[in-house]
Amino acid sequence: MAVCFLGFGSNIGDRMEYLSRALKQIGMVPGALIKQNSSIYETEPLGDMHQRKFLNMVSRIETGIPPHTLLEILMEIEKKLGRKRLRKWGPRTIDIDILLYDNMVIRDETLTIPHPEIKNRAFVLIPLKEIAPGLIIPGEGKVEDLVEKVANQGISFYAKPFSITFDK
Ligand code: PH2
Ligand code: MG
Ligand code: MG
Repeated sequence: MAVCFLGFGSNIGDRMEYLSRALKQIGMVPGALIKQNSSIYETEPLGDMHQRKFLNMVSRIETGIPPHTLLEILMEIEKKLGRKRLRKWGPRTIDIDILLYDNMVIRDETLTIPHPEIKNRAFVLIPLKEIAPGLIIPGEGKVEDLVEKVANQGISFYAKPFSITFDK
């Protein structure tokens, strides 16, 4: 089984509902087990500032599903939850990113792991640090050190973690 960290973001419609539906969908995938969810944070949009604030969170899952297959499954879930890819870094009902997959380093046309933006994004690093203190990000270093380097990007606590045992 691989340990994998997923990042979630939503800034359209009922953002909590989209996060919770995404988790339920992942919980129903055979061979994927949600082990821990971070708190939910409300975050200023990064990149394209002319959009609503995001809700962001991170989950740790255990899975035997290989990375590229997992990516396809997550993209299907995004589609099912109304994700439309209109513009890069634009608003979305749900974004599910593979942040880390064990200590694997993958760089090909479809997948970059570790996620290339981890070190620049407080909305990923802060929830990651919450559920995985001491985590080493391959090629980048310890999550705590990366959090210190990243600017304050307007991150505030929004809600307690979703239970991982909620009805699937
Ligand atoms: N995702 C982006 C671009 N900008 N900003 C915030 N606050 N949260 C996100 O999830 C986010 C973003 C592209 O993936
Ligand atoms: Mg994405
Ligand atoms: Mg993303």
